[in-house]
Amino acid sequence: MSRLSKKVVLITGASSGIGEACARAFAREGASLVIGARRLEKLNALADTLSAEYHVRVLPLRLDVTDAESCEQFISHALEQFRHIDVLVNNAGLARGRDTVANLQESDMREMFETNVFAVLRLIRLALGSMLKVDSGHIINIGSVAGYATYEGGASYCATKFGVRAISEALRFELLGKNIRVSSVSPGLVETEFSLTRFRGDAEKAKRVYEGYAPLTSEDIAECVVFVASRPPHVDVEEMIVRPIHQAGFKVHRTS
Ligand code: NDP
Ligand code: 8X3
Repeated sequence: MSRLSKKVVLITGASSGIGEACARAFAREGASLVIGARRLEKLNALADTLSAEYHVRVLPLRLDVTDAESCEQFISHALEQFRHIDVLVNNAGLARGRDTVANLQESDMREMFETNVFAVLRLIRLALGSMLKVDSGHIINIGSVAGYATYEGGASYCATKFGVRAISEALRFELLGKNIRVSSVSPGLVETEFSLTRFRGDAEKAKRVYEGYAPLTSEDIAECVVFVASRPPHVDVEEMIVRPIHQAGFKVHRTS
C-alpha cells in the first residue's frame, strides 16, 4: 500500500499546471485531497474526475491566496472535513511581466509578492497550528530555479522565489526537534499556463518559451513532489532542483 494512502494533502493552485498534476498524482496514491484556487469550476471538474477514477475524497474550495480570510477558510474547512493536515503543498504562484526594475509596475510587484511570498507564509502559519498540536506534518513549497539565480527582467519574480527558499530554510531551524518536515521542489522550465499569465495572455509569446527543446511537464514535477512526500517519516528531502535536460542556468539549448 502507498505511504500516502488516506493521507490528507492540501494543494494550492490546483486549477492548472503543476498543482493540477500534483492533485492527480496524489489521488493515484490514494490520498484525500483539499484543492484550492480561484477558478472553482476547474477544481470542481477535477474533483469529480479524481474521485470517480481513484475513489478518493476530494474537497474543492475556492481560494484566493492573497486574501487572508480566504486562506483561513481554506484551512478551517479542510480541518472541519478531515480533522488534520498531513501535507501542505504551497504551489499557487505566478510571474507578471518580464520588466526591468526601471520599468516595473507597482501592481505587478505587489501581486507577485502577495501570491508567492506573503501567501506562503500565511498558509504555513495557518497549517502549522494543527500540525504542531499533533507533532506531525509536511510542508512542501514549490520554489524555482529563479530562487537560486537571477536574469534581466526577473528581479521581482526571482526575489519572490529567493524568498520562498528563505522561508523553507528558516522553518527547518524553527521546527528542529519536531516531526514536521519542510521540503522545496524547485523546477526549471515547465510548460504550463505560467508564461501565458506572465505575458498577460499573449499566447504566441508564451509558446515561444517552450519551443525547440523538451520542457518539463507538470507531471514530471508532480512525480517529484509525490516522491518527496512519500519518503519514510524520518527522511526529509530538503531541496530538489529539477531542470529540463537542455536547460543550464537560464540558458536553453534549442534545436529549432
Ligand atoms: P500555472 O499558471 O499553470 O498555475 C498557477 C496556479 O496558481 C493556478 O492554479 C492558479 O489558479 C494558482 N493561483 C495563482 N494566483 C492565485 C491566487 N491568488 N489564489 C489562488 N491560486 C492562485 O503555473 P504553474 O503550474 O507553472 O505554477 C505553479 C508554481 O510553480 C508557481 O509557484 C510557479 O512560480 C512555480 N514554477 C513554475 C515554473 C514553470 O516554468 N512553469 C518553474 C518554476 C516554478 P487560479 O488562477 O485558478 O487561482
Ligand atoms: C519559473 C522559471 O525561468 O521562468 O519559475 O523564471 S523562470
